[in-house]
Amino acid sequence: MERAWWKEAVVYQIYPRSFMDLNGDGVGDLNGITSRLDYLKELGVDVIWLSPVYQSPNDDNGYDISDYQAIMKEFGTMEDFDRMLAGIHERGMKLVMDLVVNHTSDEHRWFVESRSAKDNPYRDYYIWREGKDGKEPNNWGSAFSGSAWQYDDATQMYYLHLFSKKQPDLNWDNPKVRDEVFSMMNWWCEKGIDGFRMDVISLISKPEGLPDGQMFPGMEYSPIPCANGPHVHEYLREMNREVLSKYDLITVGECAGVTIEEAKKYASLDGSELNMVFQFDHVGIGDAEHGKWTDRRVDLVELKKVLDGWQTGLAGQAWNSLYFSNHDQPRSLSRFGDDREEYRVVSAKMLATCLHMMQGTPYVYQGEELGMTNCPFPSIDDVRDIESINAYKEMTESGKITPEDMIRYIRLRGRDNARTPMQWDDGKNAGFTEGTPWIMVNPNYTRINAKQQTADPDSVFHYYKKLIALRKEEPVIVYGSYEPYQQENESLYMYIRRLEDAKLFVVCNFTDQEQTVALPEDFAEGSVLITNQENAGVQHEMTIGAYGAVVIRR
Ligand code: TEU
Ligand code: CA
Repeated sequence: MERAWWKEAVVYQIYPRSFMDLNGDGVGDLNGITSRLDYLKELGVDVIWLSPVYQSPNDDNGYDISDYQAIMKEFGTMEDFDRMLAGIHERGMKLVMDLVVNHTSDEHRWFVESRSAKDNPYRDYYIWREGKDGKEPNNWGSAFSGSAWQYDDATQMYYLHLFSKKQPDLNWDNPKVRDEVFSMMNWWCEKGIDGFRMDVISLISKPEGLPDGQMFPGMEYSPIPCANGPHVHEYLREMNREVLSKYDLITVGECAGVTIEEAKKYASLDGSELNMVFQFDHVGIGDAEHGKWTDRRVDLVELKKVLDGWQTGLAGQAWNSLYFSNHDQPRSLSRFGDDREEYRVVSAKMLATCLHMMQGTPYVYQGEELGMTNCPFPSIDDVRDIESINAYKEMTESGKITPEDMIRYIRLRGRDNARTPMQWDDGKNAGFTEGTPWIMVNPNYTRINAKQQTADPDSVFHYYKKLIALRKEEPVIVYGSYEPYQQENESLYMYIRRLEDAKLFVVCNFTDQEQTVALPEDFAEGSVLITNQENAGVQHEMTIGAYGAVVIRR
């Protein structure tokens, strides 16, 4: 397989609002990030993916952009940005920006113009439709509750917003929109950034005629039927020609609704579109009639079928991203592992082993390397995320879910679990801010923080550091084939990697009970490459302790 730096890289995602606040206003900022770059260098990551830092009214914490070429005032200035970028490059790391171009903020000048008059030159930068029989133009629902259409008095028409009312969708069928986006992207590339993470890029091409979507029992609106639309690959190939192919970038498309077949186009190894995609099949396991608002746990066999499917499905044709965590997901340790204190460290290391030994580019979300956990939000008043706040209102007012159950589901699956302040030390506000944090600090910061873990060689932090270093030392981890092993085993996640004469056997125990497994015969002479177990040896009959992980190299 052709080698490439972005296949060998490990990416670290920063959610700037919650990473480090240097000016004491309780909100993270760019100078705060710059002050913590040595920590990231020590961890050994190669690329930093920065969630949006552009000018925004923060209806969706920066995913509603009002000026793509200005820095959000709360985060600092363009000079602060340039200083941070220089600091990243000086340390041999790269910067990926978050490209949010399925929609803008309703405060973007394009939308202010577009909504002002039907004949405004910017009118067709967005998607306007007449109502139908006094109602919205179709039955599409917003991802943030309610209709995906907002009636606008100024011109007595509706505009489309797949997300919040303050996030009107851009009309990608308009070549002027595509040209505006591509010139903005080139502007950032000329500043020296090294790639893009593309927000909901699978949704940019809407189905012809905007037909009604499929309805489901108990739902007032149809789930968004825009994934993998008619022109999405045409537009991405155009983006590749106009921007991406001119620079040495890493690109990842966030592709809600993507299938393995579609991913072979988005992430084709022929370089015609993007390097890789974020798929959602594994993080959606257990979703029920009200989507993610459920307390269902993840079934291991189902998880294996999903991830093994992506590993074998893309092999040799497209490249995988590898993630369990990000700013939209609950903490992976709580979701896929076991955050009870007696198992927290061992299970965090096990999850990391399971993910980082696969084929693809791994993404570490801020705090994941510390084994940070979900947060026990006392009430809905402590929740900040528009998705959770709108869902709480919708579900409790309709009687679909009781307030008690809804706050329990938010504690399990809400996005704010990943957005509580990064836990730097056991001092005031976990060392995140001298001010009042915009969102509560997880009370367990006194036990779980970077200061304590960078000093402890047996910490989750140092385990991630070892995994990241191994990816540089062992080509089989990056370029080896992937072979599921005993997929029906309900307790152990096992797989085999092979590259020329090197091979790995990976076994991860997803339970709090000791398990045994017979070692595949051609590993009997192997040695332990990495493990979270005390004195794990190589025996024909392997005993794996609670949440144990062992990687045998041959
Ligand atoms: O997320 C898109 C997306 O699919 C989210 O709706 C996510 O899957 C869901 O919230 C999980 O419950 C992107 C950004 O990552 C997210 O932060 C933004 O809110 C959203 O797009 C709109 O920009
Ligand atoms: Ca600040």
